[in-house]
Amino acid sequence: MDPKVEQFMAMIKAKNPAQPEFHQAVHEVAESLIPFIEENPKYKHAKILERMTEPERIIIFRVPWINDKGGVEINRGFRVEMNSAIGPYKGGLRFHPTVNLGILKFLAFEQVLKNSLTTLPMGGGKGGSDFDPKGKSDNEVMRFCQSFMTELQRHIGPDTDVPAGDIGVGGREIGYMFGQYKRIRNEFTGVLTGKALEWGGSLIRPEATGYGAVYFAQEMLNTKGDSLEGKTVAVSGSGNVAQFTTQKVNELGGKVVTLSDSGGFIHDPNGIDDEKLAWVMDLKNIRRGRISEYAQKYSCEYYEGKRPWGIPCDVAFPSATENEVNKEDAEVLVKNGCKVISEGANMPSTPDAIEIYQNNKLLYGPGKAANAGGVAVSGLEMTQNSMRLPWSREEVDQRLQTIMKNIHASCVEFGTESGGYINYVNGANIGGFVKIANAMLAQGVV
Ligand code: NDP
Ligand code: 2IT
Repeated sequence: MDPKVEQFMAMIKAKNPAQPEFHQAVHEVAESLIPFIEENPKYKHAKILERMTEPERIIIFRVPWINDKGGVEINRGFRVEMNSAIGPYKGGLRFHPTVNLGILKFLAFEQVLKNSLTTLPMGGGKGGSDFDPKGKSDNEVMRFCQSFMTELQRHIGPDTDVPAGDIGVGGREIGYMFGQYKRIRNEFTGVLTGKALEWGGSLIRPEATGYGAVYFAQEMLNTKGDSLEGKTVAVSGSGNVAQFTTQKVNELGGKVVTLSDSGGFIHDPNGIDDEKLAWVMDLKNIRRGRISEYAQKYSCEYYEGKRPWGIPCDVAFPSATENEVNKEDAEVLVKNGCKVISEGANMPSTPDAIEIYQNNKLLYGPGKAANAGGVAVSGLEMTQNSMRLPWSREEVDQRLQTIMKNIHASCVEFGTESGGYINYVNGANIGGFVKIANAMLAQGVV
């Protein structure tokens, strides 16, 4: 390891004990940025990277609520306000039992660079709770969301901090939280994104992360004169990102053969076509069932407790959660001929999996570039809220495509190696960093 990176990481680990995901995210970025900062000493003297890894503010709070049996439940709520150099804090809320401060700091740190890459004026943040929505009634979810927002509302606002969805937070939860914010503050504003169309949402926001990850894969394939047409595709997850990734792959002539959830994965060699996808959307978004039911309905294999990476594919879209592709998975993907990885999820690949992709010269789009379409359309939702005018589907989709193309171009600009290989990790890290670093220099030591 570069001794400067090692020294920096020793400081990060000492200051942030027991936060392995945060260390992992910072380490990946430090490996790209420290050599770049050495060549650009103005960033070094102003300690930009040291400041960027220290959140501007963290809010941690109690979230008490009453379950359907009348019992009192207590969860922990968080908001990590990481960086506001280029705009209000912006980033999702995650409701999942694994949520803790280290996970949210990793997500907030990634978000800062991701949001910068979109070219829109958004700083970075992330929040959530260890609340588990699984098995809860609609009323329980509503009471939880109301209690969560009762505290969070005093810390956020349309020009301060604008949360959105992530794992376990979709349209239903955004609705309950928006209702409570409006009631307490007596303001109808664009304080959350991912709202429904009737009350300030944007067309294409639900689709945006998945669509964007597919547009990014198309851009990467384009550099080789190739496309998604006729490609066999493995997708993990079966939530928001996985669903709309599948929809766009189908539209572009690829064939998605896997989906998963925390129970296991299904393999449908005939492809998950639009009709089957509509059934999955009903299963996951309305009936809130398990992906194993797909195997019964469409008579295909279900692999309990397994991840889909052993199924031969040309293109993989990890779209469930962090560290879901490890070294062994990456080796199997490469052995089976996979050529493209476009990350819908945040940090789904472990560092040694990334090493395998890069040693084998795969087209590898890291999450902060490939999944930036979601927050990009959140940014467009904020624009429409400010204008008090909605844009058409075509207008938003066109802007999303342009943004994903520009992110790709930025990765090419900052990540192309002397042999011609595009190192999208370096490209995204440096491309995202420069704008924030220059803003921080201009704004002084704050
Ligand atoms: P959803 O809650 O809609 O879906 C999450 C999916 O991933 C579910 O299928 C879930 O299975 C599975 N999953 C979650 N945690 C685990 C786990 N620990 N192990 C195995 N499977 C798991 O979330 P999204 O689709 O919104 O988010 C998916 C990923 O995309 C996350 O990494 C998120 O941070 C990232 N992302 C999301 C964006 C958005 O706009 N929503 C934007 C950019 C990135 P189960 O139902 O069994 O829990
Ligand atoms: O990880 C992400 O980029 C998101 N969950 C979306 C954030 C947003 O503000 O739309």
